[in-house]
Amino acid sequence: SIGNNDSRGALIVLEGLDRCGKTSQSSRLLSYLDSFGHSVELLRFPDRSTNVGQMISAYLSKQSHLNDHTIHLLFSANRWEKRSMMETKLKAGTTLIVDRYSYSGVAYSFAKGIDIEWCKAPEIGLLAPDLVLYLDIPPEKAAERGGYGDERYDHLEFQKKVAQCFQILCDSSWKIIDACQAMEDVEKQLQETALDRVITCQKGKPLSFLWR
Ligand code: 2DT
Repeated sequence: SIGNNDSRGALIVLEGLDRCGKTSQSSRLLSYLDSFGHSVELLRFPDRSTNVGQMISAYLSKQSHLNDHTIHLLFSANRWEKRSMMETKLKAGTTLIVDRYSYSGVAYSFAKGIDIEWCKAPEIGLLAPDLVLYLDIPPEKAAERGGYGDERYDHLEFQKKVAQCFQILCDSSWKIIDACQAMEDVEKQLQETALDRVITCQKGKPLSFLWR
């Protein structure tokens, strides 16, 4: 802390298609910020550990069926159940690195054909990220990485629609990073932008809310 009462942690979200490298980059970014002595924690959505999260997990692994609107609201509820914990941590000065957030929520449901405004509505009032790091990769390239598995959204055509929606949602809080680069180069770009944003929030940037 720099002695400012409004000093807080930053809410940093990583987004992108399946296999864009979000998960490995999230933990690398954690170590980086940690090495500067910042208080920092990793979260991911869906958080499969809660009751709601277990319903989502069963759906994703095709052990259960839910209609598209219902699962959309469960993903949103899964963020709402973490909201106050997130606000408390941010206000206590902890930076949160979040692997997927409301943008995935909207993009994956939009890709199923649900109206985008309907998709955004349940996200209204959640904490807005201070920074969205978007790991940009062509869907075809992502498909080549390790091959698709058996979860719900592992299809090229579907991923193309998801990518389209991310493009629509992109605004000035987003930093687009070419995820086809070497892992170390991606990592470096994330570091610079994230550190800069952590310092801005330390100086007292107010929290804001979706969708601003
Ligand atoms: P992981 O493989 O990253 O755990 O994601 N998804 C995710 C949604 O459809 N809506 C959401 O709100 C979120 C957070 C993306 C599991 C899958 O769930 C999708 C991939």
